[in-house]
Amino acid sequence: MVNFLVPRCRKPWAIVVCSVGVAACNLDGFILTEASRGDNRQVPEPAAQTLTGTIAQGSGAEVKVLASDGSPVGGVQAVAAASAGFSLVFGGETAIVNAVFQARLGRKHWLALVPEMPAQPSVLAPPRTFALSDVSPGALQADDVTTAMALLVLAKLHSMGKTLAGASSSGLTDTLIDLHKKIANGEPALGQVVAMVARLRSQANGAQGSDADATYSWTTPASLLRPTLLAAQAVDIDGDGVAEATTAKFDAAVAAALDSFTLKACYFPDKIRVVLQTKFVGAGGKDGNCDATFNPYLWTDKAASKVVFVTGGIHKDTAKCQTLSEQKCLTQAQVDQAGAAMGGWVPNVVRMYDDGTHGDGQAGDGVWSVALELPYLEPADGVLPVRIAYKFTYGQPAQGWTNSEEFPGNQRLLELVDVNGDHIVTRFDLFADETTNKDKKNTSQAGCGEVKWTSVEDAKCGHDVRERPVDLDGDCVIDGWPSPGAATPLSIPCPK
Ligand SMILES: [Ca+2]
Ligand SMILES: [Ca+2]
Ligand SMILES: [Ca+2]
Ligand SMILES: [Ca+2]
Repeated sequence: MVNFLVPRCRKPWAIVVCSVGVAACNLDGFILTEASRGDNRQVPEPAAQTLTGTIAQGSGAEVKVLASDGSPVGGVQAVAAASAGFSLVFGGETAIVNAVFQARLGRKHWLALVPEMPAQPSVLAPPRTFALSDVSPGALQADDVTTAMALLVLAKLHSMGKTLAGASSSGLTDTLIDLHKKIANGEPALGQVVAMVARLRSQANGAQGSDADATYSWTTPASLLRPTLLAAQAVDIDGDGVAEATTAKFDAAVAAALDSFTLKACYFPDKIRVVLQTKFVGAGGKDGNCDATFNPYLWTDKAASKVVFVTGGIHKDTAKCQTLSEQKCLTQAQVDQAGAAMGGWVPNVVRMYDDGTHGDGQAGDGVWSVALELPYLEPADGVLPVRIAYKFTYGQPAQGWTNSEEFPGNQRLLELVDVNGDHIVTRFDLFADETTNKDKKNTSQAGCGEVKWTSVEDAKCGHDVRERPVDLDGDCVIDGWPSPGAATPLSIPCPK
């Protein structure tokens, strides 16, 4: 009976006595190779990482980190202790970018922007802990100042037609450092917003469960306050002794403070984020000529097991450097790296995604996306942009061209120029549409059968070779710029 208490491998006849916890403790086969010797071990998960901190007067507050789309990162949340301290435990693989730390107690809110909290560098790295101040500049604790800073940065982004999703995370870090300094130095317009945030927080009903959901709405609302909640509970926002039931005074104070700071962001001079997107339109869909007989499946059969890929490389019309000291051109190494990133004209290798990641705006909408890092030549006199050529395929992984390419022979052209100023080049095209940026045998009614680079003067022929607003909903009317989803610009810390 005693045998039941002995670890399974510690058999009386075994020569080697295993200690509990040694992986080789199970009985192994006779053959030992580098491939088979680890076969009874699990690949370890990276160790957890914990975010800790304190919320000023926030004991009992519900705490989480919200991603740029408003969803709680890792589904993780916690409740601040009686001391107002909190700790959020994330999986080691979790990387946080452009997020908002949020604590809420009834209608009371505390925010702090988190530009970046990196994932564990390896599965072997030990568990680690970040203080809120490590990942959110100026946030020794989450308080009215960090809340005001988060709101001011969001308002600034909104005023520029941007959201957190497309912001440069190193730029956000630099902006928060600068903003914190200005608030500490007593900049009046900024101090006004901090004081209003403090009045809102101190007067707000802090009863748990007073509202089902008081999270920020994450679109670009007219006000950063919820008008319905203010209507339900008036707060003396400006401190004149009279309670306000509308957001007007707060909105005006935020607007007045926006000129007191700038959104800092610095970008790589020699590379840029490029998001390529292609949409499948089904039966009855229309191409760029608004032609309803358009058939995207001319060269590839539809099959449930197929996915979308892209392949291509730097176009030969891009200036290549002949010597190391040359500017306005790409080195051979840059050309090779770009080719590797784009698949180098091998079909069905670099896959695209319709799951809301990799620069995909929306999961499951039939628009497939891939986010790439490609070389960039900054616009200047006498500098021609980097030019790429590419094509989409729809096939099985590693399949050849046959029964997968959108059209044979020709290729799509794109100049890497950021036309709308978001520091991302986003090009959206319909799969197999021959009316847009296809180089030869282009069937666009607006063109001349051939697409030319913008530097080629030809009044008759179109220049559809840059990012541009497109028809997003298939009604032949241009709606706007395609969304690069949560893809971020490639940014670097600004020089001090
Ligand atoms: Ca008032
Ligand atoms: Ca999509
Ligand atoms: Ca752009
Ligand atoms: Ca439309």
